[in-house]
Amino acid sequence: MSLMNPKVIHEKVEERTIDELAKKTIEHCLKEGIETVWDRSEMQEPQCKWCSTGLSCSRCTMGPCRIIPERNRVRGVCGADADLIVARNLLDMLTTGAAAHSDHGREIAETLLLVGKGESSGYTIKDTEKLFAIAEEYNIPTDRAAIEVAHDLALAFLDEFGTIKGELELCRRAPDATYAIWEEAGILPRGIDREIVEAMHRVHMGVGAHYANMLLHGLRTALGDGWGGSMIGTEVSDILFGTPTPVESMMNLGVIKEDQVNITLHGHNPMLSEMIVEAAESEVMQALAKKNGATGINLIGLCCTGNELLMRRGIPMAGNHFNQELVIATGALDAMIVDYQCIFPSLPRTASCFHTKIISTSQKAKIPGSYYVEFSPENATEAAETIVMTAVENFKNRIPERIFIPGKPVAVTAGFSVEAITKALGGTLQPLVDAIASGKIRGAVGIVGCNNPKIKHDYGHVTLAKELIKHDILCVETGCAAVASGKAGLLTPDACFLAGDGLKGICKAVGIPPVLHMGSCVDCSRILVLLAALANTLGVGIHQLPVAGAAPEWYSQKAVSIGAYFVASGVYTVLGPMPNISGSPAVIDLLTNGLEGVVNAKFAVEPDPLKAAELIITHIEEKRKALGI
Ligand code: BF8
Repeated sequence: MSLMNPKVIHEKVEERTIDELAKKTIEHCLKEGIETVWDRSEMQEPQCKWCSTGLSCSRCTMGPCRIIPERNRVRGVCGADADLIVARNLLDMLTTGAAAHSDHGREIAETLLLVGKGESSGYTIKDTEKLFAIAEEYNIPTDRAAIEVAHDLALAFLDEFGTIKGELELCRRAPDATYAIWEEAGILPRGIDREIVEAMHRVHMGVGAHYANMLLHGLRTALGDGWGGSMIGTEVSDILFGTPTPVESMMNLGVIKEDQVNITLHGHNPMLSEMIVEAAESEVMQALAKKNGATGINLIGLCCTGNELLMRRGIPMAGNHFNQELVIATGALDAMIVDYQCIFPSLPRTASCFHTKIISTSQKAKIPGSYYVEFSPENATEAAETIVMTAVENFKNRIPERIFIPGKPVAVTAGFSVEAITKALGGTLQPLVDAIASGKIRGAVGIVGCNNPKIKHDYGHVTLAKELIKHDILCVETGCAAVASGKAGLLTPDACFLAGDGLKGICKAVGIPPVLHMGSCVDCSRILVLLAALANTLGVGIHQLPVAGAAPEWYSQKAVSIGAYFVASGVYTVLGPMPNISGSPAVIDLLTNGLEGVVNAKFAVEPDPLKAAELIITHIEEKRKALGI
């Protein structure tokens, strides 16, 4: 129990989040002395100024080094100057993100291969139409059984990781003008893994020595993620688990049910979570839940796994990145099942305050203090049953007086794949293009990314989205940005009353929300496909479209890769938190000016979402003018 002054608690709550149920739960945590991400962030203050400006390097044992000009330390021991150290750190960060997305994509493609070989446990092909359509893109014969096509398509996808053809097949999806820009700039990815490996090579001491040369390779690595690893992750997930269509569900911490076994699915790869759903829905598990005193099993999504399940199954979500500890603090969570990425390593510590079991499942991401059930496509059904059973049997260990469910959930509509958007528009994107051309919709913005204690939780996402739709700009969202909008009530057709008259009219006519949930972070590749389709309909490059990207609360390496492939694809992108690059004016200038001359797009940094909206609106109007619309 905390002795913190109630006034201090109130101030902390108000400065930490705009999510109303999170506020109540943070207050509960502060009173109970349950540590959260915000507490740890405060404990880290003041953060190292060399690290936060990118001016420290600890890559080799001649160092660590810091650049401190006032003490005449202008180069590291190896001779690297501030520009190189900053660029090396940034390339490392971006490459980590590209690797994370792409490794996820590879695992899904390997699962498709097992399905093609008839060796997987419980997986099938749910979207044969998509399987055949993509197979045709790869010139794979489709006049045979789906399973045979799946086998060959899986091999073609896996080939993209280490191809020796010199280019990725999926990059051909880009408009000709965009593809030509990549060729001209020398940033066409030659293979997903190849660019990641080369980036790490360039980061080694004595290889990359020119900051701009290093960072241009970063764009190539990121393109291999967006148009490669992530796109494969999305496409194969659709083939195996179904292409999302609009679906209604609920969101926020209020989705927890007191009388049911609550199981949260947290992480990223739908391979695991889809099998958990199958297991939880089985009669055996439902009966076991009842035998243990529950009325049923309540599956709840978090972060990108949550987005995947919401999009395809309508499973409710407890929230985004910064809701992961709070959902444990409800005291009613019987198990949290995790795979990888964005999972706080301290979760077992949080769970130790309650009866909650954290169950890790990936040999890549074992977590001290968690239970471990190894999960693979070969043992999927069996592992999923073991996990669900563990959760169900934990129900009886709850401490009723510690249960704290902070309120009721809000309604959301999700599931806007490109296919679903096209269908909603009557089978073609032409009505959207016409609405943009007529000015009813001024443009579109992809709002993506995370939560970060440097920005009030959800404030950046929600404020930006509200401001943009007010100015008749359609928002398409993924990841934790989409979840922030969901909790704030923006993901329902009713939210169109917040939009300007033009966007409101279109949304009402089509029956869609003004903010479209397009999925998880790998599903930023859906945004690329949408942009390519819009640009092809207009006969222009992506860089000519009245569109922009934004990551108002980003924190992760994956978000750096996403931002970089947006910009490399021609999309002006505004970041909320400043990357750790302010120690190099040359790197800042390259990213916020110089790239315009290379890929016709650039970054901006603006933590204030209202000012970010101004930047984006100005950019969109300039693009409209250039197109003559
Ligand atoms: O991949 S938006 S906090 S959960 S990194 Fe992570 Fe960021 Fe959320 Fe999904 Ni994406």
